[in-house]
Amino acid sequence: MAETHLNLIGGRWVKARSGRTFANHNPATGEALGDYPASGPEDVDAAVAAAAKAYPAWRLTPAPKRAEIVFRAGELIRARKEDLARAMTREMGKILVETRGDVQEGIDMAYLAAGEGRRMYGVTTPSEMPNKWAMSVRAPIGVVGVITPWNFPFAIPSWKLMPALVAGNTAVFKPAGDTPEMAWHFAKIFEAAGLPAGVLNLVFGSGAQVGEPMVAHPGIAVISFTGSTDVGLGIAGRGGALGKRISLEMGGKNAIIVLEDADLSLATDAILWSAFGTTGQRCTACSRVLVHERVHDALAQRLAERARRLTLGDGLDPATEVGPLVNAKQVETVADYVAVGMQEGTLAAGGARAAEGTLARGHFFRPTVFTGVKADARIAVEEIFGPVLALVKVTDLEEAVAVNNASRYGLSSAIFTADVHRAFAAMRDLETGIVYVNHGTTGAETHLPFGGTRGTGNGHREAGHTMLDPFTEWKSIYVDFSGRLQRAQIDNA
Ligand code: UN1
Repeated sequence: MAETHLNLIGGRWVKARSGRTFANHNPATGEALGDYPASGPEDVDAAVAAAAKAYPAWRLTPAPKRAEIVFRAGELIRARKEDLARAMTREMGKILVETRGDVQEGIDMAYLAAGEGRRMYGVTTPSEMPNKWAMSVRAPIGVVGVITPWNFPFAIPSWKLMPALVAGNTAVFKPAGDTPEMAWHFAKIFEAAGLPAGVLNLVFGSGAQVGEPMVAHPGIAVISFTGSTDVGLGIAGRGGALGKRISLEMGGKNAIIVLEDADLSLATDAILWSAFGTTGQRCTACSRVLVHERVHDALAQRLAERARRLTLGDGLDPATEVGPLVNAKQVETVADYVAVGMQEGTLAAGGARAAEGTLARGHFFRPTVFTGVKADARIAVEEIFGPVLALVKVTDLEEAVAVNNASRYGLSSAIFTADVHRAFAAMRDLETGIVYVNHGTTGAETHLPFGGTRGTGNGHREAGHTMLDPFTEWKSIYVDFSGRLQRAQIDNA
């Protein structure tokens, strides 16, 4: 029988106050994976109260000690990497090599964030006055709210919660409804690593019943959200009006530029991996190729042939190259966009659901390639979040950069070329938070800032040397040891 899981509030595993639950399913097989609390605003209240109660002691725990707990969590994740990867494949469908990567990103982030516990550098600087000391230090903010998606159910909570905790905040964590199990493992691991009660509180449930009450809650000072642009902008509006800090990671429409001198074989490998890895369900997925007109047909042919040969199936099967979409609704969305694409380009591969044999039990869609698509076509402009790739012809680098930069989104971009001059021009001119040269659009490493421009974000970056920024306030401190009144800007002018 499927297990019933609980929320974690103030160190206790508890039901939703309403007693209601929701079911979790394997998107490849339909198998039931357990029930989780369908929480509501009253559970959010309890979680915020628990986080607020834990905050004073956690804030005063030395940062290196806070970080040691995060490091221990990293060790526990490492020891359980394979189990966690298998659980993730069962829960959200992506293939095992990718779920191992997702868990590894959590391990990398734990070690990186733990190191910050012994740095957390501030700045000392001279005062303009004699016998006066000046410095600025990072201070925690209080209770942070973390709302995460299902596509990277271990890595993304790690980017957010690990730095937030090392910095001395306490947290309320609401994971996506499609991936509650990974969040449950995450919280269990931190409990086993010795995190004090109330420092991390886990509340399962929907955006409307849990996410919105978090955004509206006066006890939560920061919301860190990853998800769709429309939801994120709504959170920014409502949370921003309450004076909260809102850190957003949202949609993408990531382009790979292929110039006429590119290594087409390498570009083909990279495009396939970026477009169809994670079944296209990455914020960083490549969904448009801006290809020089001279190599459009050759590249299209290679991509279509290879896309047709990709093996679909349960991600636990080592032969599978592309897993299912996360749920039935996502299949509908992809099918709707493919219908639009039929009017906007030439179908070169895929274009339909896959339901033969055991695939009928899951949410499968064939890797799809459209060629000859116009730069402003809907499938070349809107985020699809599925295995659909549009090839758009361009005449030179300048046009490719202009098309890339006209997007509503700005997460990642890539260029394939052998010309160092054009590579550097692209690095300078592509207006995305991440730029790759001779590499696809996915595969960011945790020790570099992650995030995007325009509709992808609102100026924040996660992980990297910027990891503490969303979760700390700068405090400037002046110590006057002159023993007399010294007026800045006046007595020294
Ligand atoms: C996401 O899709 O939200 O760069 C995160 C990448 C991964 C992270 C993706 N390291 O594709």
